[in-house]
Amino acid sequence: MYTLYYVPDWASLAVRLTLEEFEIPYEAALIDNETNERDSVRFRKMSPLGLIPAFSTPHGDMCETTAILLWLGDQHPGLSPAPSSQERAPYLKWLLFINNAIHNNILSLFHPDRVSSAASANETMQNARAQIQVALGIIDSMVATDQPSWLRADKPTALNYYLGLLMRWMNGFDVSHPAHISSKEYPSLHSMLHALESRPAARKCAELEGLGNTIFTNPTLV
Ligand SMILES: N[C@@H](CCC(=O)N[C@@H](CS)C(=O)NCC(=O)O)C(=O)O
Repeated sequence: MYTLYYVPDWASLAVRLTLEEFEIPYEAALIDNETNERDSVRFRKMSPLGLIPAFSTPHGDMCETTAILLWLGDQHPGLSPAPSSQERAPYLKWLLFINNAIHNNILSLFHPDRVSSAASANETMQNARAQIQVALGIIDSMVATDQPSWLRADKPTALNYYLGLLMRWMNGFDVSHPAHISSKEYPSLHSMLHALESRPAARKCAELEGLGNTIFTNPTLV
């Protein structure tokens, strides 16, 4: 049995959505962010920087969302393109692209204080935002042109949910906030998210973590 260590609406949600989509049994362990639970020796052994998610498996403990999603794909055929399939190379390329060009920039967008002084925080956010917009535009065009089999809402992979969660967060900020990036600006991705949010896995996670009905396209952040 797996254990997913989570905080509602944090990066653990990408793993939870994937586990629910593929009906993989797991236990969910809520981490209390109000206490210093993420600083405990036990948690830091799983996730050295104290970041969510952490994930316990029979093969050992893991952290890093992308690593967990890739590992789950290797254990559970159908969750992502198999290593021998023709879709594997593009799947890996775009999964890592999303991690590097979107998720990592989101960290600067949401926490500019961690990578710059207070005086340059606004510039840091604007730069991160611009880089995310470029990356989203590239993915949107790729989806419109290639229609990849691994990013369809009617047959999702872990990648749909990872991208969906990242776009959820940015959709959820008020339009006046620099971290707001509307998915409507990316029509292929927006329609994928729109279809994705009515799937049973999305509905169930919405209920479990209190996320509302339109969890990707019109979210209320927790
Ligand atoms: N590179 C990590 C980033 C995970 C991450 O930043 N998680 C956030 C929640 S969404 C976190 O734990 N933040 C707490 C903190 O930064 O102290 C991954 O992909 O899993």
